[in-house]
Amino acid sequence: MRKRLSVLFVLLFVASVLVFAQAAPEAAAVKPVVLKLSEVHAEGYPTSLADHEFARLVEEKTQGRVKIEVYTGGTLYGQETASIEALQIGDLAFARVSASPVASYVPALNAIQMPYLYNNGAHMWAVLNGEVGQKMLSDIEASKSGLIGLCYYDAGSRSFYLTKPVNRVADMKGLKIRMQNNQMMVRMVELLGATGVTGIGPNDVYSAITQGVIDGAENNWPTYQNMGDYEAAKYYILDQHTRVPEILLGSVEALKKVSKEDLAIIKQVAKETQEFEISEWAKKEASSEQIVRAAGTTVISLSPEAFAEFQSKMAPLYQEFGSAYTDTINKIKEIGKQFK
Ligand code: BDP
Repeated sequence: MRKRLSVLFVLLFVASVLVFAQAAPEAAAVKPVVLKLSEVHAEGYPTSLADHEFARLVEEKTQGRVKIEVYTGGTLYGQETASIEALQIGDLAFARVSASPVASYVPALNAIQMPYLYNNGAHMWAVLNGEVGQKMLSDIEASKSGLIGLCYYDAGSRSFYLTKPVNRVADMKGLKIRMQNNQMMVRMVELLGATGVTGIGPNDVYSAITQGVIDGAENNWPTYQNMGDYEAAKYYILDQHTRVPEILLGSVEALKKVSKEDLAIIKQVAKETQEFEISEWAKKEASSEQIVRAAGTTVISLSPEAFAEFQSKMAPLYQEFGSAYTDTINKIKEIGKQFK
């Protein structure tokens, strides 16, 4: 009898603990959901600063329910394609990446990064923050890629940097150029007579150049400077072939861990960090250009004829990669009329 009673007490005790735990929302709220964000750039780079700002605001606005740990310098994933795949399976919650590798998973994204598409940065921002860009961002989630497009950040324009001078398309012949993991970008250099080399993470470009694996790469002033690549490839060919925005991506799978309300806060907060990144970007772009020029880099501005030649070589690429998105591309060109 006594034994039975004590078993009963134990059961009652366990039951009350269970009931109490379920009925105590404060206790659940104390333990935050901890999520990781992967970034290839070093601390202090404009996108890294924006990642931290995003993390700070998410923690503040969810009142500590969601905490984001930012891993910079490619320490978590050195290749952006690896981080995108980790997002798809839910091993990672966020990645700040370039739109270029994302197009391998959501091909429509190529439409906003075709070569020589924008007249200037203002044109690109009018597109990205307008109907075309915002639809493209929400299409990332709708595409069932397992990815959520949270916001765009600035990455200026990309130009070639090489160990040899290039003044005309003919000078590109035979050069091995590191490209991002995107078939359209590889095709772009093929059409210029060069060979695109993929699979090299941005943090490994410098050593690939010094070891002679490649003759150079292409990027904006800040990456060229910040990664130290300007010390290995001393010619910067200012052709500004693409404007590829950065994207902050979320993982559909990993974000199942947060409530609907907190997911809405995350989406809202990401958009709010865009302006912050753009202003950090403007400062960094100017200072990087200054550092690179002061170091004695030869900056080559193409003659109008040479520039027109580079541009005209892209006609097949628009056929091969753009024909499925003619409407979008035409809309982008139409918007460009206001930004001559
Ligand atoms: C930089 C982007 C970074 C890319 C890198 C690249 O900020 O996200 O990974 O280019 O070329 O401009 O891979």
